[in-house]
Amino acid sequence: MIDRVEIYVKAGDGGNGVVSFRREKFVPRGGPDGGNGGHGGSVYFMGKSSLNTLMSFKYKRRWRAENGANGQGKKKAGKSGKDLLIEVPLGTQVWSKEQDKKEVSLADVVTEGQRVLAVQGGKGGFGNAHFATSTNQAPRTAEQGTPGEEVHLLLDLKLIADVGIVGYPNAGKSTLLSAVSKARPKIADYPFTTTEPILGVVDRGYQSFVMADIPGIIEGAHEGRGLGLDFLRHIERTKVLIHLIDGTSAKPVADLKGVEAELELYQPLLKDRPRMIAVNKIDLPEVRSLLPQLEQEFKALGVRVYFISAATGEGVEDLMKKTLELLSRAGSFVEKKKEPEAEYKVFRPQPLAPRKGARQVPERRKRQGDKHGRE
Ligand SMILES: Nc1nc2c(ncn2[C@@H]2O[C@H](COP(=O)(O)OP(=O)(O)OP(=O)(O)O)[C@@H](O)[C@H]2O)c(=O)[nH]1
Ligand SMILES: [Mg+2]
Repeated sequence: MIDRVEIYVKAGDGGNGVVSFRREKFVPRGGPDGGNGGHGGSVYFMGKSSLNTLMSFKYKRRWRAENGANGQGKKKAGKSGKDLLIEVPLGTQVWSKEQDKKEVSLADVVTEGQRVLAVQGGKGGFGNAHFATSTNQAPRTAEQGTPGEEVHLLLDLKLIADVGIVGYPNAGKSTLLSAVSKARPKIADYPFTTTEPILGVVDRGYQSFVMADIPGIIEGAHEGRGLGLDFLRHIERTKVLIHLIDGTSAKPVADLKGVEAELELYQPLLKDRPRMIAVNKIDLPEVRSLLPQLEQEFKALGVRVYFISAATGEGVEDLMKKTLELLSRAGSFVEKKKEPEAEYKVFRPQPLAPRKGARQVPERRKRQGDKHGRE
């Protein structure tokens, strides 16, 4: 999965203004008529919920907006360059790559249609017609356009899911996601079937949440074993975790501890994330016969455990109900940022300043009651 890329973006340069004079028969000294240059296009990032990876950046690393055109004679202004809108998946963080390699966070794209200005286009230069004054009626100067900004950026995708399913390979994580959502992740009885996080929307009446099926974790994953732990970046922003345990495992309690230890090694903060613990595959007789014993073992650890079968759906509804309850209580880990404000300047008509010498209208006198407060 492509979830971290470095790209280069460049806004369009402003077009140059020109020096030109009107030349026409019977119009002596036609005067300056050099037009202004057009503005360069800016580059924006825009949130798009249908995207799930930064794949579109794999082969295209350089992005440019259009330059503004130069001005022309007859006071013709150059055309402004078009803005470039780059679509990115929700959860994309934009970092600037400074020269000293320090990364500075610039923006976090979290909502559909959210626009973030990456680089501003250059300004078009004025043509000589602009500089004509009563004392300089034939100016021979024109401005050059300013160059568009350019910058190296790092895009870092951390998918936004409310709930993340974690556990050893083969525990049935993908089966659970496909049982409760329309997502159709690959399911098979060998480990590491899922190689990248898959999102699904769980709809429960008026409430819904996004759940992520995360690839299996094994012991030593923090040292790169198995698929490593890089994909865990995608659960950093979840509010609740569902820790799924394979009921057919020889030692389910040890499995729980093993995965928890890896999670903590990856990110100590994950330890405090609210979570549901569920033992899967209770439809199998060998698992069902172990339930009383398992219940005791988990109870001794002080862990509340749910027993489910993702395949038959037994206990799944209850698990989802409890997950929803936990979600509504859990604080948000994703700071939903407001739409950036300073993107478009909104010009509003201001009240006219009173003319010089005009009679000042006194501010309406505040109504005052008598000493008893009556009006
Ligand atoms: N009997 C039974 N089998 C199940 C159940 N849930 C999953 N399985 C089977 O367990 C195997 C693994 O299921 P997956 O959903 O692919 O497991 P996973 O946790 O996503 O595995 P990875 O993607 O490899 O980490 C498949 O053969 C499933 O059919 C269950 O509730 N009961
Ligand atoms: Mg899977």
